[in-house]
Amino acid sequence: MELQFTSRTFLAADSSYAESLAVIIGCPLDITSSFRPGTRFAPQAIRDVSWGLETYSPRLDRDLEDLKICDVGDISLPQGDPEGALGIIQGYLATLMGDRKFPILLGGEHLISLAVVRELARHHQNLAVIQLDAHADFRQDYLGDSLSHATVMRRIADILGGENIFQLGIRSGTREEMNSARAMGSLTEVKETLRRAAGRPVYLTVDLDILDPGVAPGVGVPEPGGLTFDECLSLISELSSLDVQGFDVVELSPPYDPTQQSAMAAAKLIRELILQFCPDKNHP
Ligand SMILES: [Mn+2]
Repeated sequence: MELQFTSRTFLAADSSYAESLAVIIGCPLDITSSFRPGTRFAPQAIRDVSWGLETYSPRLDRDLEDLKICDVGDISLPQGDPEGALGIIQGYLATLMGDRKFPILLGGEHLISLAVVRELARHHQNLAVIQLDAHADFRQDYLGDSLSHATVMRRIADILGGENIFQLGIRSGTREEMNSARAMGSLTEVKETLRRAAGRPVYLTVDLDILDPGVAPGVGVPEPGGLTFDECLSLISELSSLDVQGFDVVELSPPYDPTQQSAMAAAKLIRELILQFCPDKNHP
């Protein structure tokens, strides 16, 4: 008989690195959580439940089986050294960019996006970053830390300028954060995003807490009043004309997700994002 084994990769992401156009990489960073830690367990939790999904998306009429995707596993990160961990993540990104791969990052806490943007900004002039999130993450510092899940978009603004960041779905922030984000032009709407990001290389960062806690309760900081799953997919559909060059999905906290529904929501979002944005040799 043919021996078959269950896979520990993301759904259908079982191609070799060399032949893949897209690469999934787990970044289990879990250092600065202020409320509910556990994001270090998220990449594998997402992989485990992803096999409960179909590879085919009726919404997009595309199938993961038609793509070449490699899931390389999780990076080993020093928990306790944010700058060191960011440097390691950036090093991996540099390799992926050198090999012309489409990066897909499984968080980990939201701070990982800073490492990605640091590297992508070296490769792409005119980079735009779109953030789907409940929280602005726009603090100058948080509890004395300049590197935090609560400051990540402010640090990205330091690199790119606030006018090159597009924050969508934000429903929580301090007055200072919201005023700063408004003043810098990052707090915006879909229409404006499509107008200003058109034709530019885009990095998309998705904080799972953009979803309503009824849909995805297992996140670091659940914020009441979020999107339904279908509303989130509609929002992502509206971005389909943009030149997305990579994305992350962050902030799942499996210890607060005993039913696995949040991990499942993350996995399905990732499937849809892959099928919407990843390059395909057959459909350039
Ligand atoms: Mn966030």
